[in-house]
Amino acid sequence: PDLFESPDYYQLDELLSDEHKLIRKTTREWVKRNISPIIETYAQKAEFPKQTIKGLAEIGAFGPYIPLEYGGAGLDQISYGLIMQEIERGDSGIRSTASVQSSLVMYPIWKYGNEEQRQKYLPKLASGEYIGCFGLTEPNHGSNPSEMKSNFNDKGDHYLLNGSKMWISNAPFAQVAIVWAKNENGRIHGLIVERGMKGFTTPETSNKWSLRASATGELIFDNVKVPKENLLPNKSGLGAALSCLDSARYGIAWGAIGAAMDCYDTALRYSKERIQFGKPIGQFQLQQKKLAEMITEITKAQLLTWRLGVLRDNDKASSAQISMAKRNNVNMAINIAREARQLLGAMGITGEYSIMRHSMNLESVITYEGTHDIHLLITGMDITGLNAFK
Ligand code: TGC
Ligand code: FAD
Repeated sequence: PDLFESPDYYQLDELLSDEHKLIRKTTREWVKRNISPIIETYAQKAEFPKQTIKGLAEIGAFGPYIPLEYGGAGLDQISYGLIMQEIERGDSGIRSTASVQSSLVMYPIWKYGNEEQRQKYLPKLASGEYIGCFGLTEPNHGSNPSEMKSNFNDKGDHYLLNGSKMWISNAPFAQVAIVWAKNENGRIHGLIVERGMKGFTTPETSNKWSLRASATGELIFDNVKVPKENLLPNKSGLGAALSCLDSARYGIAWGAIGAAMDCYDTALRYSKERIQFGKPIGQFQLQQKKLAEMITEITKAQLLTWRLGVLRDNDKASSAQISMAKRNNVNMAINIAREARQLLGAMGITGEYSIMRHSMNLESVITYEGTHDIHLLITGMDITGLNAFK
């Protein structure tokens, strides 16, 4: 099945510009040609398809909204969202690589770096010459990164970095890592750590059943000498790291729609082809209920993200609004994947179809960038004014 349909039940295309539609079409065609034919093999062998890096850069997936002067694509937030949607229609792991590169590596360098750092790193990240990763989570501090133990000390002409990070996307092959660590005063800062610095290693995490086509690893810092010019100077504190997450979470809210659409398309097509009891299974009310609920949820998610994109383009979106969209849309996608899998019967568990892979991938997506529970508590805090984390 190599066709992609784009369900547009509420004529939402009328809300998009011609440029948006062109960007979506270009990305969709690229995914169809370059991801769909290979992704099952790479997921099965648990390997990131590195040959896709150049193409991802060419379609503007690395830094869609980073200004052109730094090699980014200079696009708006809806375009960024549509690119993430189409990539995740292919695979959440490939979208992860694009999310990390754009929102967790290029964004902090652009926003919190100095001009020298921007010039040095952004064009290479935009072109895919460098791949980056983002180290916030530690073995003992996931949902609660403010308690992190990674630390650096001022040694006069350099900083000495110690500690470790875990579950880091792209870590095994990234050239640069944005690492969040505490200074002597316990203040969190972002540091640009480069592969090759003595004492810095990135062991790969194996045995994942989810996001298998994305490379995940640890970042280990054993007395790593980091040049002072590698500290991001323009913002510190946990808020600096969390604001990068806002941008990535927004992209994930769109991406999850892509995964859900692919599951829905596949299930809809199968429901018309598969005959049981002398009729297509799509003629049974139980299967229609599944399909009708899928398209309803996809449509609601599309409206949520479109509106959020408009708010972001006008600098009006709050972090809590982003949390709501990430939580709702990933949950929507994981439920659709599960229903679609059942609609395909036994065929649904095979790699002949993309559904089981999406389903397993989404188990990571619902956990990373703030778990389903954490985002609910962010909404809870926003509406009650009462903080469940303190
Ligand atoms: P709290 O005291 O609430 O906040 C500390 C400071 O940060 C500010 N802030 C934010 N700023 C920008 N954007 C946000 N979303 C922000 N949320 C909070 C806040 O205003 C405060 O500023 P200031 O100036 O007063 O200091 O922090 P807390 O320690 O109580 O934690 C709050 C909580 C639980 C919401 C936060 O820690 C959290 O979001 N935890 C989840 C951790 C998480 O999402 N980790 C993700 C790791 S990266 C990843 O998963 C990448 S996967 C990539 C891929 O493959 O796609
Ligand atoms: P925990 O924080 O230990 O949570 C365990 C459970 O407890 C969850 O269900 C959680 O919702 C619940 N819980 C925690 N606190 C509360 C509370 N206050 N109230 C109620 N329930 C609570 N991190 C990075 O920094 N960079 C990356 O590139 C990155 N990539 C990742 C890739 C993959 C494939 C995966 C799976 C994770 C990745 N992560 C990355 C880590 C991810 O962000 C964390 O896994 C996530 O933040 C949750 O942390 P944890 O796994 O330690 O779970």
